Amino acid sequence: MLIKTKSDVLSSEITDRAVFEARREFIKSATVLSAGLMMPDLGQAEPGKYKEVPIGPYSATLPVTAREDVAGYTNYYEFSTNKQDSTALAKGLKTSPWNVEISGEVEKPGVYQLEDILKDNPLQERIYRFRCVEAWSMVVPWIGFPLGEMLKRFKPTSKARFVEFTTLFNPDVMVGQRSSVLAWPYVEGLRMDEAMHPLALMVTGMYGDELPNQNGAPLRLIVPWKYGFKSIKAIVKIRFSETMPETAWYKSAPSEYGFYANVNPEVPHPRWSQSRERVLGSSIFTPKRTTEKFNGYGEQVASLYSGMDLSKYF
Ligand SMILES: Nc1nc2c(c(=O)[nH]1)N[C@H]1C(S)=C(S)[C@@H](COP(=O)(O)O)O[C@H]1N2
Ligand SMILES: [Mo]
Repeated sequence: MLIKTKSDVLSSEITDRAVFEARREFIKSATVLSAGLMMPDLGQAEPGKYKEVPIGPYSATLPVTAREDVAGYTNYYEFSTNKQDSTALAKGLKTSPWNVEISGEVEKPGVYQLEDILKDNPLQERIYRFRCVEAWSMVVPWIGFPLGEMLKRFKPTSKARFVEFTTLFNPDVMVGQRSSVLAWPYVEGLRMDEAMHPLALMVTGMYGDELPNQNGAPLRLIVPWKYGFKSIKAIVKIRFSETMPETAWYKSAPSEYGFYANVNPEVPHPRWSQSRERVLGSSIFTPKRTTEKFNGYGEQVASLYSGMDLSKYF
């Protein structure tokens, strides 16, 4: 597959506030510091745990959203429906040790320690655009590895057509689970070919450091061509199945949140347009950005959906 950098697409959205060269070498470079260039505040203690992680494919020099915006405005209904509150509420979540149960149509089912999973899957940094169904977007340097590389190791059988992910259920800590705002536990899923696509990532960190709890530590999914709700946090179960998983959002509002959830400006949410997005961290005077189909990753992923009516399979 031809991998093109996205810098040409993205040059139009570069703002003087958030422009920053993502390569670690550049960040560390004394010349840059002495040139007095403005750097966004990464808001983290040095040295970050994942500072030396190599840059993976698909990443490019992009205007990255400030870390404090990504970490301070999260969607995590297990803690709160308020996007500012989960930062404090999620602090109590214990993310180590962490086990992931693998089950269903797979030759190597079992309960695996996250530590062992990570050992087999070398981490990379990939800077991806992320867009919520509620119409804000951001560009984040995620630290992780292709989901497919991990899934292959468990040897899914030929019957595995879908993969289902489940979030931890622990209402003692996840206080939002005491209310029935969603069908708990949170469940998401992908078709196997989507899951095997190299853009689908298992994520353990961001901005050169561990994932903050509110952003889904210790293990979350990132599917950059889909709306944010597919990117499930705090994963404790992965199940391979013949049938399409019933996802949490689909269960709560089937007419609003389909299984595919591909970013698509042509298909409005029943209650609002999906054609424009607010760039997280931009001022209220900054015009909204025109949303791109598949969030700008069409060249890589459109072929997964050839022949499908995307207004029906939204
Ligand atoms: N377990 C779980 N995963 C979740 C959610 C959630 O409420 N619970 N919210 C989803 C939604 S709607 C979005 S937009 C993204 C937000 O990711 P962020 O908070 O890291 O920006 O997480 C997704 N993953
Ligand atoms: Mo979302």
